[in-house]
Amino acid sequence: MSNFGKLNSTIIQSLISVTGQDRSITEPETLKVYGKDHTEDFVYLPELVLIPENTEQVSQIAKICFENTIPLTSRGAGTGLSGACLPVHGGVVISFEKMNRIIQIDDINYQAVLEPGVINEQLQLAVQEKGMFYPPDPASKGSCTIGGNVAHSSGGPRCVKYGTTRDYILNLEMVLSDGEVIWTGANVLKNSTGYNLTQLMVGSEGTLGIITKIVVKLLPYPPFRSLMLASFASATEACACVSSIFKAGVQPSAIEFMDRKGVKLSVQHQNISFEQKEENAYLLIEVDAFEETALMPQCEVIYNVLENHQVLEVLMADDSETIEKLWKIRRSIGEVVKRQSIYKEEDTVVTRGNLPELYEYVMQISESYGFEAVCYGHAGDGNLHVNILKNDLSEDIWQNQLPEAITKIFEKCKALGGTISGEHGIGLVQKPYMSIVMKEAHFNIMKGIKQAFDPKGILNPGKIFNN
Ligand code: 2HG
Ligand code: ZN
Repeated sequence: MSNFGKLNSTIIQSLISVTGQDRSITEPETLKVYGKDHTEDFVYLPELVLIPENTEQVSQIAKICFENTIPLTSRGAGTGLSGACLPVHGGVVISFEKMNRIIQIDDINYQAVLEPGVINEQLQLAVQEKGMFYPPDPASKGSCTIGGNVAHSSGGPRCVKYGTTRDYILNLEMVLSDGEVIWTGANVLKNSTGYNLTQLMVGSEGTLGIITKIVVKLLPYPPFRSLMLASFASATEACACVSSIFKAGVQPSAIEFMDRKGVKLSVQHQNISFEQKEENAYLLIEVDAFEETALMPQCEVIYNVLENHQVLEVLMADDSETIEKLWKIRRSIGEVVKRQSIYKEEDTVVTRGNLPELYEYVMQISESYGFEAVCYGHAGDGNLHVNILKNDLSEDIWQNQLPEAITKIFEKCKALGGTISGEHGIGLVQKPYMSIVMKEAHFNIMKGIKQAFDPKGILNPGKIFNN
């Protein structure tokens, strides 16, 4: 039984008066858009969507929701994969689609100040023009927002060398559940001043506060890069090759695993010309450098390692068209699998050296439970995306037997030194599996933190754990 207040017409009118009629949505068909994200086929209708244009408006909205105990869920672009922005208790959704300004790019301190609705790729291109680099590059970089990236500490291919979103967040302006506005830290590279509230907010999926400004750290942009595609008869061998490459002393800027099925679906659904022969898996490997001469030595070391792992063929992508095509194949796998069938997305992560054993185990589970799995992901991080396709599985198997299979896969991740999400977060869908990697003491601590930040439990209720 929820102890939330009723969003009656009086409260709705006071909320709409904050943003104005043209920045509020009550029409059912449009509300539906804000009740979905990229997670399976879930829909949870919000009762009201508000599109604020500044922090003050967000603060006023929070104050009204706090006073009336109305659920309040933040939303970026809705590209999430764990249901984290779905308003499962109805109430109000705050969409940051109009708070999307790059406020400042500071090329003295290598920082940028952003509103949460800035699109990831928009930031990357804006800073690249000034010779700077914002590395975190989720597959959805063309549509996902930096605010959503912070909510999940999103990753992407280049994180293997440069780190995830978490490593680039210096300071956050946030609205607390009662409408109070604070900055969590300071715009400095080093900060040891009390608990790190900035890092606590990163990955908290909108359950602790509402982010209204983000200060990110930037790096110098490495202008030169080479890309190679290695094909393998054995997917397990491809996985085993990953840690050998690092052991050989090379630090790729990306090293992505793709299985045969994932590539086949991607090229088919996008009409990309790409011939598949007898290979069963691929590694897409990128190296980058500040001098062009530094590329080939890295590629030569990698090539030798590939040869020791029975590679079938190595394609050096030296023209922009091929480079673009190969990344398009990789970056679209998740999206094309969704077109093929409803799927459950498991964002498994283990230590890099355990990737072969994890992959083998997923294949065994897929075999014994009779489901089709497409596997791909950030091999260098030990982060394997396992997309389990519903296809024509019965509802009973899909709803009842599959959780058992997923539990086994996550238990294996834990046994291999890993956990149940590398980058997509827990949100709604992974909540049931949290007890595989967390015990009572963990939940009690997290509930205490939630209570301190959100005493009425109105911020994105029903996510990560049951409070
Ligand atoms: C990727 O690495 C994304 O491609 C997953 O993190 C995308 O499963 C998806 O939809
Ligand atoms: Zn990913």
